[in-house]
Amino acid sequence: MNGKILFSEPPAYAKSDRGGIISLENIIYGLMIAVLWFKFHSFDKAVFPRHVLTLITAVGGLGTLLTVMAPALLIPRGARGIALVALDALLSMLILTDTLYARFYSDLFSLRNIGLSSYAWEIASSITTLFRWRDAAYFLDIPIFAALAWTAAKRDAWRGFSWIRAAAVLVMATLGAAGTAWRIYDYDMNVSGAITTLWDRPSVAADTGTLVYHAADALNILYDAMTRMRFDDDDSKVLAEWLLSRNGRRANTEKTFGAGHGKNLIMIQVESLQSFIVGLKAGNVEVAPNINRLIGQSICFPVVFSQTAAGNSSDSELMANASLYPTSRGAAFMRFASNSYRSIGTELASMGYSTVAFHGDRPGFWNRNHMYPSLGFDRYISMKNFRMEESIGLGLSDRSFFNQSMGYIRELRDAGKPFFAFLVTLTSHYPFNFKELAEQVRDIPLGDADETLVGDYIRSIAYVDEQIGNFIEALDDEGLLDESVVVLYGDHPAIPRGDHGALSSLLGRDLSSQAAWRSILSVPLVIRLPRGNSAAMKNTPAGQIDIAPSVAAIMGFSIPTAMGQNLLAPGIDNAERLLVFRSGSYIKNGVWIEQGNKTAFDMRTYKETEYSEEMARHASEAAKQLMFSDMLLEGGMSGRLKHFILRAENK
Ligand code: GP9
Ligand code: MN
Repeated sequence: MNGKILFSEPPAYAKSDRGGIISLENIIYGLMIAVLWFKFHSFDKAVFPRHVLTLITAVGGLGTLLTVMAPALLIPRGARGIALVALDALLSMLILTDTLYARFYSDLFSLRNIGLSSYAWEIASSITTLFRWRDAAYFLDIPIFAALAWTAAKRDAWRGFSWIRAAAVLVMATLGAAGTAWRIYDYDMNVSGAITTLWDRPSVAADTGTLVYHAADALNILYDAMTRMRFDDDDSKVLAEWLLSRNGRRANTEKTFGAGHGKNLIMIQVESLQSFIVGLKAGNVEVAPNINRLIGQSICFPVVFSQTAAGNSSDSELMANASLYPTSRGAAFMRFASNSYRSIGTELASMGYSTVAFHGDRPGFWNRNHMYPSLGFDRYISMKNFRMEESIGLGLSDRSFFNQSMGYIRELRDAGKPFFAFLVTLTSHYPFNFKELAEQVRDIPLGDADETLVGDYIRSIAYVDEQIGNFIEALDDEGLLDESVVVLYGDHPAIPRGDHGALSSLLGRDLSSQAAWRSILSVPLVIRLPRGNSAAMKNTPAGQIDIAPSVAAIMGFSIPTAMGQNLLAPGIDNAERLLVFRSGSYIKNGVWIEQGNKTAFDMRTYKETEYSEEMARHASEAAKQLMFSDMLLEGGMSGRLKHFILRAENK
């Protein structure tokens, strides 16, 4: 090879196309970015009425495109045109996938849910009804860019590698990433937790633009993969033995064990229902007479501390169904929907039950459409299936929700198999002042709390109480009440601490101190056995993590991976045990230990007490429990972990 050929001047036609900023290659690249940006922008405008184009959304979207597209400029010349056109096709496919998801689920596609096939197939099988010919417009540019790329190749217009080129690519990708990061950071500042949990994908995309939503989704996945727990067989064995030792302690000799065996299970998670509602009267008017009546016929734990974290309602569902703690980052429902869980649903399904979840929101909210099958539900009846005859707040009104759910429950009964119906209510959601709700609520004399958020809360709980009353009555009329175990609990507290004044005046208790405020952060758990058997008030404090093992015991089985305890088992000392929160804080012997700043509050005297050595020791036990739960989530009950747990279970 001689130097003359290598370093000789390129032919004249090639020289003109390759040279300068306005080269054919740069024109193709710049045009492609502009067209792709326009496609995503048109999608955002069409799907999210509230989406507005601002400098920051434009920079975020362009930034994401630059980050993805710039590295393609370093691909060898021969393949570069093909790579760029392929990237265009891939991103256009992403818009089409989002379009179909939006039509089918009112949701956006998440890279996390690749491989969760049941729902992908649902979309695939209805593709002919979902697809509109105008969707083809997203692909119209591809043949044009293919022709341009081919022309560029013919004219030898793709430039070879140079360090200047590499530096330009680096600058573009960095600027692009900075633009995306700016958008994500700004959004996260305004809606804390929305990006890490992505609880409501369309809502994030409506504000940030779909491109930035996908960037945030991909970054979350990358971050999780990088920080994923690694543990070996020995660690799995330790976990399995620990679980077994706890199962061993549950002697299952209590008279309620198996009391619901073969009966239906109807479990109701009530949005924002807090403990202080139980028995509460405002100006001599009972706020929740129907829940109170149900409690009179039930085993009731009025003080169940809420252990939810960033996953809010969905964390509560995870604990009530599978007795696993919320995940350390983000929401388990989003991150671990592909796991095989051991839960009330999986165990009852294996015993021949029909298992159905009901919730009047969009199916993709909290990723429920992907998580529910993993929790053992055969069907999920959501906004997609209910008639949206009355909407309040986030979705279907509780009134219509219970009415329509009753219709499905009748069908389940008529099918002749026992069933597990899991109902998640929605209307009593923050900020509790939905216009349509105000028109239907009872008049409750609220005194100073009237016209406050607390007043709105009380009225919205009174509304859901009325719906629950009607539902229980309908169950009774259908002869189902005594053929079922009915469980009801609150998902999490919902009144912000800033509103303690109005609540103090309503409850007639000073809630201004930190300890006093903590005392109201609990929810009630109500378990009605057939014919109201064994009804009792159990005042010992418990945690939401205990709901699943307690319900399981009543149905006559145990969940081997449960982190909580069967509250009805004899010999369980609820005061002695650790009640662990995701933050690593815990309650023991009536003292709330705040692990973050090493403070302790006595929940009986509401006084701060000294943080002792012993408390630090218990904190490591609390951390161990959280770690075991994380192992179950992150290990996904797969491979060796599953094997050890099964072996320990069968010992
Ligand atoms: C959304 C509903 C509320 O579907 O369950 O969720 P939250 O905001 O309480 O987590
Ligand atoms: Mn909730």
